[in-house]
Amino acid sequence: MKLITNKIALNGTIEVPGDKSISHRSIMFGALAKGKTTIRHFLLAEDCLSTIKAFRSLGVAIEVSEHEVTIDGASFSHLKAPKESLDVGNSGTTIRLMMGILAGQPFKVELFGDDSLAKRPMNRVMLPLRAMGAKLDGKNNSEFAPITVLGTTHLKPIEYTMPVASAQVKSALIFAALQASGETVIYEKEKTRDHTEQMIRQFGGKITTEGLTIKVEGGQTFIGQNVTVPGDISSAAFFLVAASIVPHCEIKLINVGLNPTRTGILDVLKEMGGDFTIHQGESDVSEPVGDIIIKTAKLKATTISGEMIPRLIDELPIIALLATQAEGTTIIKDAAELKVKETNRIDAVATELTKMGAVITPTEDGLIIHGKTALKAAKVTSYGDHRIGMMLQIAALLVQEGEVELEQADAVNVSYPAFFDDLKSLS
Ligand code: SPQ
Repeated sequence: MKLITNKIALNGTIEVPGDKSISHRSIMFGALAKGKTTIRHFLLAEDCLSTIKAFRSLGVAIEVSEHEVTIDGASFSHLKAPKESLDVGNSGTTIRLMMGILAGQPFKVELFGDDSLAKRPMNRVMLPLRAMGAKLDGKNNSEFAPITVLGTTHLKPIEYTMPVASAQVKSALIFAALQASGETVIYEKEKTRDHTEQMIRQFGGKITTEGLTIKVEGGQTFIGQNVTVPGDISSAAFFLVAASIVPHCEIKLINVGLNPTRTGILDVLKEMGGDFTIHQGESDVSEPVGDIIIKTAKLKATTISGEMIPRLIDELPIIALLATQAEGTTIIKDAAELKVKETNRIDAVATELTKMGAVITPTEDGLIIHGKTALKAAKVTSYGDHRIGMMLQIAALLVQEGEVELEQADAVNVSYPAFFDDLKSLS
């Protein structure tokens, strides 16, 4: 696909699609809660549709219309054995959280996905689940999908210190803990997105968090809710960066989720000299939202590391592009997790942006980026990774001569099917 190039300004308003992480969880809690759940501003993209498909196969009635998703939920004990293996496509969130949900069910299920998902580590979820008494297996020493969950109704609570900072591992353990007899205690390595914890409370359940310690009791009952999903800050990130680096821009992003476990990109933008204001709004998802107005700015380099990383892990590809337009050397470290996403995002960012003229060195756990550099036309690929594809389109806006061709552009459908249309809507 030929990308949009040579932009001299972007102006207008965008309502970014619903948050992907919250959309997945709203289906899960809706299915596990008694009564009706309605979800507005749900993300109708491939990953979240995989979660809907999986729950329908488990016997949950879910209706999808353009404006609303409705779920007729019951409880953990009402899920039914699926007739076929569950295909979760490209979605790491679906497969890992489903492992926690299915671990406590009295039937066997096989979970599989696409080639990218088959390369992502699953042991991080399986090992603690096994310690709870769950029976799961995977390919190649249990490391990879397809995963078989044999199921048991006798999960026991554990005390677990997480070796990686991962909201998916944490959430899978919480879902298993909700089916165990007694209290499970989880110690996080670093604070990760807390949408699962927020949603337990929203659906009438109880979970306590104190610093990095999480405590959750098994055997809780949830009640169906009306959920409005905030706009996804990870999708907004592409426009935050576009507005900052393309000359003469002013973009308003409305209803963006501002949960502090996700707003690392705003802290980094501020540190780098970004020019934006936030108007805080209200939401009924126990998740803060607001409008962000952002303009072109003169940027300077920064260092991004440590506990900041989980707060912006999915934004690092687009932040790397931002850094190519900042004066000085930006260092991203402590981000080895990037290697086990939809593709190896350290290598993908370095390889593709280098083709376009950026000066980037990949490291074991991050990237070193020298700015400011002009970007030039090239033939690039998304490697089938939505975030790499969207980052390359934003990079292409700066190319003044020639064409930028993107291979596997349809990867954007995983999280933001209207991405190219929304970009075109900015005059
Ligand atoms: O769902 P998936 O494929 O893992 O999606 C990604 C993404 O870029 O959209 C990661 F590739 O987001 C993850 C995120 O990186 C979504 C997520 C969640 O909803 O809990 C948590 C993060 O992953 P992890 O491994 O750090 O827990």
